[in-house]
Amino acid sequence: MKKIAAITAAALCTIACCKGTQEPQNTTIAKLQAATEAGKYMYAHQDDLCYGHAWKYEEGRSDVKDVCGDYPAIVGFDLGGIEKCDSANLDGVGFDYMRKAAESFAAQGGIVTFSWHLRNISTGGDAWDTSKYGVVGEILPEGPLHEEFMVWLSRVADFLESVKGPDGQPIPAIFRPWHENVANFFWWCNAHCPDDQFKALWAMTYEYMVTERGLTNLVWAYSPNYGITEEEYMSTYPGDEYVDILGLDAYHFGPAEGFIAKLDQHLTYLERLAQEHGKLAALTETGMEGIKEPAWWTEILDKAIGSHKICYALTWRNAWDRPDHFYGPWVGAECEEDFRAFHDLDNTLFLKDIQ
Ligand code: BMA
Repeated sequence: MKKIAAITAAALCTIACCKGTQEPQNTTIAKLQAATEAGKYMYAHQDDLCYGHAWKYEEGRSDVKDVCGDYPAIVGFDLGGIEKCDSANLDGVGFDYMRKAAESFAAQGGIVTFSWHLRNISTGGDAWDTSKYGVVGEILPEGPLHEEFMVWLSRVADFLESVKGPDGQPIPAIFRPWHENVANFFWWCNAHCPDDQFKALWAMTYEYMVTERGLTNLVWAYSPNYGITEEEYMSTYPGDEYVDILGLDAYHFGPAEGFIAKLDQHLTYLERLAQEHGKLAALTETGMEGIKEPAWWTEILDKAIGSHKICYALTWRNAWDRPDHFYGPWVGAECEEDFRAFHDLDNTLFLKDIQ
């Protein structure tokens, strides 16, 4: 085990003082900060507790645990569908199952994170429906769909409020809305709305959740996609008062050397920006679909992260119903052995290391 010690309140202040050091979110920020200070990063996996490669809904099961004997330190869930009161999210994970999985994981000392692939309220399409320019403007306070959208947002708040710890309070969670926005594939991307409208959307989301609904348990992650310059990264930055984590979503396509070099370039500015703004930095999504490199974990991902100070790296989901759509390890995968070596590295943290 490679335990990290919880960081002192004084050190935490440099990260969290903008929000006041007493808020419940700070227990999570403290763990993430402690990892950063120790030069280590947490391993995170999307949907890890709900399903895996060729299985679904087996309580306590996790592809990661099957392979290395420990759970990830962080697990991700997606709220897409909650806005319309669906009983399951866009990938078929029931919200009741999700709530129980998140509560049980947090009770064991793990950290949870939520993203939101929500539908397009203006067209009725999905998150990827970019057929109409300016939908963000339509849901801002002056827009025609504002009231309708606030009902959608209230359903997210209701869910996050309902995920509780043993003390009856909502558990701390990393909330990562409006992700991969410096691109063109989601309706909220900068190709489909002016930058100031994106910033207003973020501020509106934050004000509603935190000020109006009192959800002070949330740790806010801003996470543009990669393939962008520092200037582009900051062009839609909502502002220090609304963000705790400077994230980056970066997938591996093409030759390994290219990915390693490109990630190094992005993490260099991300790490510096995080220091300058008093924030944490994280690789909020990464992975290689179908992990075609047997030593991807130790020779590519860990090499690409190098000595950059990030607090976690999250690989995307292992779909139970699409055999080639996986980004994490599973028993029988070619990268299985290498994942165990990745788990054993000094600088990677799993659940047992942060409990
Ligand atoms: C994408 C894919 C989709 C999925 C979406 C939301 O990257 O994994 O199959 O629906 O994420 O989880």
